[in-house]
Amino acid sequence: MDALITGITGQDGYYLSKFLLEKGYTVHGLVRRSSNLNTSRIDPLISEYSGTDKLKLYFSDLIDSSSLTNLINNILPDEIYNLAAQSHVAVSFKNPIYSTHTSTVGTVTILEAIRNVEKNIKFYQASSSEMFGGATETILSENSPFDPKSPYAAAKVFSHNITKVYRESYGIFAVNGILFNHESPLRGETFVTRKITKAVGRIHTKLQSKLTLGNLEATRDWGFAGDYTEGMYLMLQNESPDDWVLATGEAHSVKHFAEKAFEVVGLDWSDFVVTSKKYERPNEVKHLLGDSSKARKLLDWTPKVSFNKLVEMMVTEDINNAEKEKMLIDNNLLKPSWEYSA
Ligand code: NDP
Ligand code: GDR
Repeated sequence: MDALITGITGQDGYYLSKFLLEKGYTVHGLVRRSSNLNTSRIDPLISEYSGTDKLKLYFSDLIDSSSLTNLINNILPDEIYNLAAQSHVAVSFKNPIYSTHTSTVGTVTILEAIRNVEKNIKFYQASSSEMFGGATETILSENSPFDPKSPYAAAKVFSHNITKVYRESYGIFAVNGILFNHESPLRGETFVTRKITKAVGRIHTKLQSKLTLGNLEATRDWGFAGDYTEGMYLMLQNESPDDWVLATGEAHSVKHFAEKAFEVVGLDWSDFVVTSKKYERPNEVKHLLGDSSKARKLLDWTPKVSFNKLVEMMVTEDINNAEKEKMLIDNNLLKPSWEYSA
């Protein structure tokens, strides 16, 4: 089996490619060009599979439709996982046009390419719980209405709908995975969970003295990324294409996440966390809590890593990272930076 993954260099790209490679897939990954190498997350896989032809990378970009189409025509994969996006909600308010382009044009391009080839290629679209808007504390399922609150979410709603349109119009095996927040030690450092665990590691190692956050009252349904990427694969193995929610069914506030993360190193979060309007959004998604009973029942999917385990896993990894950073600083190989802006 051949799978093409857009966004292979991101958090989910790592966990999904690792999972598919272990299943014996040949994984083809789309990498966008950047001035610095951006493959650090998948470097361990690149070295593990070097010389095997099982992991192949290609330069392309979701907004370069011709290159994307050529890639699909040449590879003719069995499955395509469309994970690439400018995935930061707050940044999408600052770069709305780029964020919208990336999350919309690429999806239609891929669906058009699939429609025009002879092979029946299965398609996974990375939809998001952000599409629900989270104005009330209700539990959200596949049948809940969308009410996007950011350019990011509005663009994701478009891709969600166009995926459904291609499924219903052309009989393409196209699915939407409506995933609630999922995190890991590989989470981007400007998302709130990783920003907190990185700060805990650095504060514990005396590289940082405080942590500045935005809205502490927002609640999210946080799970482990490795559990969710397995769910993506299961969606494409189901008998028929559909839309699926993946969530833990437990919501915690940002404040509670911080409390738990500082607790891992025996510190009180309130001694270190300060807030700033800088990290608040023009329109906030206040509450997100998901009902994944359909996926649990029909896909036999279940999240394995608990909230406490996830926090502990991320803090432990960030203590290791901080200790490595400290060693470089102590040896004059790196300049100290007391707090990073994210
Ligand atoms: P990341 O931000 O970690 O990864 C995004 C990936 O997209 C990176 O590989 C990035 O490349 C790539 N990318 C960005 N812009 C382009 C572009 N123009 N062309 C090609 N590639 C591009 O996201 P996650 O792994 O966390 O999420 C994966 C997908 O799932 C995203 O679409 C996200 O919106 C969605 N999602 C994520 C959830 C979560 O909680 N993690 C929940 C619900 C949905 P580079 O490495 O060079 O930046
Ligand atoms: P989110 O994730 O917007 O849910 O999108 P993020 O971690 O950025 O924010 C979660 C909540 O925390 C609040 N918050 C802060 N957020 C950030 N980034 N930095 C801060 O300092 C801070 N302080 C408080 C936010 O306001 C928000 O309420 C993620 C992304 O992965 C999307 O791509 C994905 O679709 C959704 O999850 C589901």
